[in-house]
Amino acid sequence: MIDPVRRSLLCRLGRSSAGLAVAFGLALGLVLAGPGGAAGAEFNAGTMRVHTPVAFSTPAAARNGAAYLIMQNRGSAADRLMSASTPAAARVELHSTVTEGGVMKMRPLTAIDIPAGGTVRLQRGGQHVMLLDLREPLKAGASFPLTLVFEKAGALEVTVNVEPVRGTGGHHH
Ligand SMILES: [Cu+2]
Repeated sequence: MIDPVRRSLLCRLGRSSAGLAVAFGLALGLVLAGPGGAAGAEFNAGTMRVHTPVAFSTPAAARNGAAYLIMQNRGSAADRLMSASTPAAARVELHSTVTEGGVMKMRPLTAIDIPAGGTVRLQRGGQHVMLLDLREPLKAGASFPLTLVFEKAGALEVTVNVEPVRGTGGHHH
């Protein structure tokens, strides 16, 4: 039941129709956050609320990036994030991060469960929305639309704000 939806979203994005994605968001009655509207941004689809979607800037040579957000299920039934898509990347996957033999690896997930009344936080070093084959590097201060597809709450377009990379451990020079 979900597969045809997912496929059609991917096909549309394959033709890089940012306009369609925006029209889709407007059709759902969503208001896109303007520039600088980052703080406290939240987006709702039914009883699902998504807070503060964010990505970090990527170096010029980087092909991939990641997006992070908080999903709050205010309903009385469990829901699942099934897929996501964006005009900013050719493909989007849901990933978890696991450590095997001291090495951090990313694993594709078929879905991310959000329990009834529960909150799931996608964050660096954990579950994330993986952006594969970026159309262009993510620049701090920019933003892009990301459509999340939930099993029950349906499609929800959110605006992801790009923040400068901050050193969090080993990668800072
Ligand atoms: Cu990943």
